Amino acid sequence: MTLTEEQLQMFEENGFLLLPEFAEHELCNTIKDIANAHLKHKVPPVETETEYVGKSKEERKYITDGKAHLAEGRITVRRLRQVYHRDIVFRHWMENKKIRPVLRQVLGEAPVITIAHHNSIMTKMPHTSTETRWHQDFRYWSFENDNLVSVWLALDEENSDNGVLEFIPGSHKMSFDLSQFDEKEYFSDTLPQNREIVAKRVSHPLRKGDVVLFHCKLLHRANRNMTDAPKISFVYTVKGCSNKAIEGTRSTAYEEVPLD
Ligand SMILES: O=C(O)CCC(=O)C(=O)O
Repeated sequence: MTLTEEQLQMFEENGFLLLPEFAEHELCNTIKDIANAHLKHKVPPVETETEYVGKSKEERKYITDGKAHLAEGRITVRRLRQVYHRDIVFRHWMENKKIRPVLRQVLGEAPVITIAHHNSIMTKMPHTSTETRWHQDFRYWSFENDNLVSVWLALDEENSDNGVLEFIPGSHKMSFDLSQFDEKEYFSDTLPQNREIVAKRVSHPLRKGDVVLFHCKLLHRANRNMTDAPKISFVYTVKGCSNKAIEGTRSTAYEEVPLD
């Protein structure tokens, strides 16, 4: 599959692109079944709801594995981490051949999976999950440049009730001042100078099998899950092959997988 000129232009202008009905429902169901088994048994490495929300800027940027495995009692898993190594089904999805030409187009060069970052099953559990505030993923990563794109797969319906992603189109190309972010590097939606930017937010309900590509500097957020069913999604990140992770940082902590 390849993108049309118009789709590529939309990605470049908006910083995200929806690829409807990209993955087979059967594959989504299989991924979800395996994910549910790992979630049920809290198979490490996981990130808990508390860790996800409470992390400081330094922890997000520098700490590779959380301490969830040490937690006693009940924890709410927010993210199953390192899914590439968990199951061949997950690995096959991340290495699928259909998306490679698309990733090459949006990156402008051969794609490489970065195992160190988004390589996760993301959950939004009912009742216990929290809102995800406006942020850019790039701020927590350490690469020479910002040529990184995340691939989000909806394994079921995602909408504003259960916490579908919202984006600010074009924000990946905007320059911001540090003062527009709070101490945890969330883009503050109460500051007067940010309000106009946040007002441009858009979201598109997703169906099972839909994929959304989004640029690592795109501002995005999501509601908490206000329904009674968990929302489970798959996300991984690719970078352009010439974009190197900075030595000695968390971004070099795991191997990379070239997709040429
Ligand atoms: O699932 C969510 O609430 C948002 C996830 C997200 O923003 C991220 O993983 O970068």
